Amino acid sequence: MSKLEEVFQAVETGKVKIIAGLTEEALAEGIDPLKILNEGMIAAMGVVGAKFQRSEIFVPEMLVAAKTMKKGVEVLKPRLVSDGTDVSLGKCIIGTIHGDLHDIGKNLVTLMIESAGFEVIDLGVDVPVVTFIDTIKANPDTKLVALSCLLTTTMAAMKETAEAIKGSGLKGFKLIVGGAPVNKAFAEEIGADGYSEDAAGAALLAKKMVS
Ligand code: B1M
Repeated sequence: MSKLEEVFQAVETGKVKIIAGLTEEALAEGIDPLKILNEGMIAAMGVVGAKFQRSEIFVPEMLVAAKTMKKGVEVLKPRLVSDGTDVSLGKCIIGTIHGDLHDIGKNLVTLMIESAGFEVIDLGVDVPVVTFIDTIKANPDTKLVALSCLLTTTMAAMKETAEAIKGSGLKGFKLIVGGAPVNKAFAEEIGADGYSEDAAGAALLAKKMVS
């Protein structure tokens, strides 16, 4: 079995203890960190999701897979980010909308946007509308607000959040959205300024939004 397959299998089966070592070994073999992320870890999460849908596994197994992926991403992190610290493209406020606890994708978007040169304020998961509004008010120099959601059932909360932010009268920033159930048409419908399918695209979009 290749090292990439071993990483895939470790995430799929939630081998928290060995993922860091395997990821390091994969990097040492010269495998591209983005390949390890996309084809090893994210792809394994896809299988985990499919197994959950077929009731072959349940929430605890999904949780352990998520923990495993997070540990692996920690190892990849220094190799994924470029040093954007000398550029400041401004502040970006990010969070997973209320009712939604998924944060792996949001954390990857944070990583990429930070690396692109933004100062990121990460509000975490299950973020109430009022927290977004209050944080924008407290940071009037905010250039970007980024919303993530992973559940079809929380798309309504994303709409509510986007509309509240847009309707708040607060100005000077762009609103971008993303997450598995979201697409460009939905982003436009809820009044977002931009949509990206993945974390790398979100960083490019973020830069474009402020240029
Ligand atoms: Co949940 N879960 N989950 N889950 N979970 C999904 C999303 C699901 C698709 C699984 C399935 O059934 N196939 C399904 C949703 C179905 C639907 O809505 N139609 C589901 C469900 C049903 C649930 C619960 C309701 C289960 C239950 O309790 N019965 C529950 C809901 C809890 C809640 O949020 N209120 C639940 C709970 C959980 C855990 C807590 C156990 C855990 C999350 C742990 C964590 O995040 N810390 C979990 C997990 C791990 C998953 C799966 C397996 C993996 C998610 C993930 O991290 N993927 C997921 C199945 C799947 O995704 N295939 C599933 C990897 C990650 C890198 O991808 O987050 O999509 P993703 O991010 C991508 C893009 O979406 C994009 O960039 C990233 C890649 O570069 N992106 C953005 C994300 N945000 C962006 C923002 C942007 C731009 C791009 O701009 C701002």
